[in-house]
Amino acid sequence: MNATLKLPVEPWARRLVLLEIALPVVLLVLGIYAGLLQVLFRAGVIQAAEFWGWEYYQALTLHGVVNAIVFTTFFAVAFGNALVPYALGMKLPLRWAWVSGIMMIVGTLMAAWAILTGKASVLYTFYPPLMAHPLFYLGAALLIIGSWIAFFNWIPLYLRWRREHPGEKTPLAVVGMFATFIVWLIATVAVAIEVVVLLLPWSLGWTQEVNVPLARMLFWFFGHPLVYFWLLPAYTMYYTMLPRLGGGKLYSDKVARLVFMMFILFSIPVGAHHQFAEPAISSGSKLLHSFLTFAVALPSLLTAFTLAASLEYGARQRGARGLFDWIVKQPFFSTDGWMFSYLIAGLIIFILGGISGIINASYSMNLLVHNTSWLPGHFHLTVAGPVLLAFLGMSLHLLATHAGKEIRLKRLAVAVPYLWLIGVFTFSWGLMRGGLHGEPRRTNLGMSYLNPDSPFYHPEWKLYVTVTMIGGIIMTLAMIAYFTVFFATALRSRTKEPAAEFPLSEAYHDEPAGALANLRPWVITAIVLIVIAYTPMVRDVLRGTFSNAPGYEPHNPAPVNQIEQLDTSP
Ligand code: HAS
Repeated sequence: MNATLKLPVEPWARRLVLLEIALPVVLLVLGIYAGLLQVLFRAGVIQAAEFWGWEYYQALTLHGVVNAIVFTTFFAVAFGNALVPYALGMKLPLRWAWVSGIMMIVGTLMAAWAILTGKASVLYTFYPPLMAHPLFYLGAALLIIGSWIAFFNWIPLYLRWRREHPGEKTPLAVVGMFATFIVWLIATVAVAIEVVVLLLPWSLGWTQEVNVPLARMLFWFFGHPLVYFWLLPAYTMYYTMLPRLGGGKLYSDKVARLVFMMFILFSIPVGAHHQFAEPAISSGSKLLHSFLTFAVALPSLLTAFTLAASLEYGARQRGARGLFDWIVKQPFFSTDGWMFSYLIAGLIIFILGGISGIINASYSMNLLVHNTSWLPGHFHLTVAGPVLLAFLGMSLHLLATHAGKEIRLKRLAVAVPYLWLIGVFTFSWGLMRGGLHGEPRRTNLGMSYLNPDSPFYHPEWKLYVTVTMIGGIIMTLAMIAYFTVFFATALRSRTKEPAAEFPLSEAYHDEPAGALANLRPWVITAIVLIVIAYTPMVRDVLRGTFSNAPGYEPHNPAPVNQIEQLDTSP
């Protein structure tokens, strides 16, 4: 395989990428610790008060915000700041890149202060009537606006490249990152309106109440495309790097471009599938969003087959015979192409993660699983599967290349994703089985389920929460191994010349892009679809006859003896 192209990176561009990778990894230590507390608490091993000063909802908010919002947003910006200039063979414009990074860091510190001081125990969905300190909302707004600036900073580079390369196909890595940020840009307009127009004035006391269904509709306008903002940087790695790491080439370049265009089309007009139980939204809107949700599953199904074909093709070039020999011949434990293990383990996890998403999308089946522990099972097989592992693998790669340091403990680095895979499958089995038996999600009642005197006594959940806890402990061990590799590499002295380098693959079928070359028609069609899918919903939530809500803050569970006094009579 020919050597990976190395390109020099200006010192201040390297420092920005390293800062945008290192800060979220440090915060991830907190986020993972908060996750361990969740499983120990729900299994009755610790009591809420033992959260070392953290209340249950405070720890859950920290876990969700750090892992699902901060780590992912910083990573997507850092990855784009490194990959887009590399793929275009240009230099990153530094001024606005640093303005973006500083805004994101300031916003993160504001939100972290509010959470750590117990003034924003509102979970990562910050659903009203839960109310947070104004700095939490302001911090979220800064993080998002900072990420917009990062994207806008790449556009002049791309336009100059187009002028200098007339008629050439846009590099696939740039298509992937631009699709990611186009979805993000459209989706975050809604959450910016929710935060700036509805929640911030309410939290500052300028308004006394908030239209809850409207706020939640705006959140889910953003909330589902948020998952593709997480997924598409991983898909960019799958399409542009995995085939080469697997010793082959991308089976079809055109299918990859079609997949990214389909995500631009269908990522956003699906938000009602998070609100099938929402009384304010009409069943007609829910049905339309359900159909469109099955549409947004299609690009992932195309991905499954294209990547499997790419990996099979590569293995057969290396002599694989028979029906399944190509699977066995994958470089699962190669320390040279060590990033392969992060990408393939994530894809294997995503097989079940995606199937559970399709179950969620079914209007009737959703009513069985909604708001049960099935849901965290689903999203630990998606965001904590392909997304987390791809982001961890690439973070390590960016650290090594941009700091000029060979990765230490490479065997341990390769073991991390497989240990995580075992943990997350165990963890999610417990949650999803418990969910099917009615175990709720996001409840701060701890193991009152096991207390015969408790009105929430459900001994049959003990097996499921115990298996979930075992899975969570294995996941924590995997992350301790990852942090060991990451910080041992970060703290070693330089071993090579820093440079940007990505194992970009060639394609077997490298057809002209045709109608996929121009983003504009796809973005316009997406906006038309969004207007069709959301106009009825906006009408629904604005004309609903429900009272607006005053603010509310969740706190620690009442001691068990007080729970018994809860009036649970029908
Ligand atoms: Fe989801 C709720 C439906 C994908 C994350 N989802 C959530 C929540 C999160 C989340 C965080 O319809 C909870 C939000 C909350 O807090 O309430 N989801 C879907 C559907 C998909 C989907 C249809 N979700 C994701 C992804 C996520 C994510 C991706 C994060 C990154 N989800 C829902 C619904 C709900 C929901 C409802 C609301 C439920 C409720 O009631 O609240 C689809 O995009 C899934 C398509 C994916 C596939 C899998 C393709 C398989 C691939 C791997 C192939 C393997 C290979 C390896 C090639 C069809 C690509 C081969 C192996 C070798 C060894 C060779």
